Amino acid sequence: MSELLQLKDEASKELSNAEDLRALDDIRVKYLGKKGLITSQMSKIGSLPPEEKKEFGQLVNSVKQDVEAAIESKKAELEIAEINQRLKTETLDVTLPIRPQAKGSIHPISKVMDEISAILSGLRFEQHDGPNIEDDYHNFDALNIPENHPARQMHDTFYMPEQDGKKRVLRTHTSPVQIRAMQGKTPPFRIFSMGRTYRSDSDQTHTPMFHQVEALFVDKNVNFGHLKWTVNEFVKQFFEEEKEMRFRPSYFPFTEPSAEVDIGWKDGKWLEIMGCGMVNPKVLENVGVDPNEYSGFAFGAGIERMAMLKYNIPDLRQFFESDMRWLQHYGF
Ligand code: 2NM
Repeated sequence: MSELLQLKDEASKELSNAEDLRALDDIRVKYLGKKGLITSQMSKIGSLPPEEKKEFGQLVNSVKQDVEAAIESKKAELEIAEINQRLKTETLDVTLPIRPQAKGSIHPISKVMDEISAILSGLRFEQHDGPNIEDDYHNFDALNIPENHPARQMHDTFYMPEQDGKKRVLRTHTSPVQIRAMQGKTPPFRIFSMGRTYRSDSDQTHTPMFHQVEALFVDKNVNFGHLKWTVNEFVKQFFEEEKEMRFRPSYFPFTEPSAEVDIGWKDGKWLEIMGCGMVNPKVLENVGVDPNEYSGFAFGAGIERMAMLKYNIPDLRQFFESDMRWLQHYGF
């Protein structure tokens, strides 16, 4: 019994010396933990002779309750002391200016796509989208690029696993979107498609993923003059000034005749900026449009090239490296 009262005295002495919550918890474990000094006194009760059990039991329980209460009140005291200490030492000046934050910017590709959207929408073309993973038919066959046509090899296609017996590819151009937009519908069509395209090609002037925009107009009596006017208007609005233009005969399987468009640049030099042509009658037939009743024109350009020309970006390779310095410099 005197041993118990001694334990209580020692615990209370140690508690008054405890300087922080950690020291307090050490004391709790020492006296009240599983193998604590008071806990082991309690386990003695069972082995005592019956006449001593009651008195010892009552005392050990009251010692336990007293020590528990003393720990609780010390805990509250230490917690308040800790808060007061923090309030004294941790000052926060809410009048300080904010630290400079790295701000995000609009990527030049996004900027140019927004500009082109606005121009083509203004000319009453409607934007259409399609899947980036295309099937053989929409990416090639419907566009008059048959199996052994050299243009298929030209396109450096990324092939995907077949699905439902269908050959699938990452679209090599945005033209399959036009096919999907025309299938089963009746002209007039005045649409454009814009977005990511993919070719297995990577060097100074090619990235395996790049962006294209393409516009298509199909109606009765559409001729090459309509194409020239529209391309001229598009180029003028994009570069925000009238440009000299030159249509150079070329070849695409999906247009006939076809041409490359050059614009007058600096020092009397010409720069190629897009391809165009009158939609090949075979393409119209493939989507169920009668080429004797309807004709159309299409033109297409690379977004990266347009961005480089308009915003003086000398090198293609940094476009998709996510270098913060490049993004800060060329972003908007
Ligand atoms: C170009 C150049 C020339 C084109 C053709 C078609 C379609 F679907 F009507 F056949 N869409 N886009 C086309 C024509 C695209 O990009 C350089």
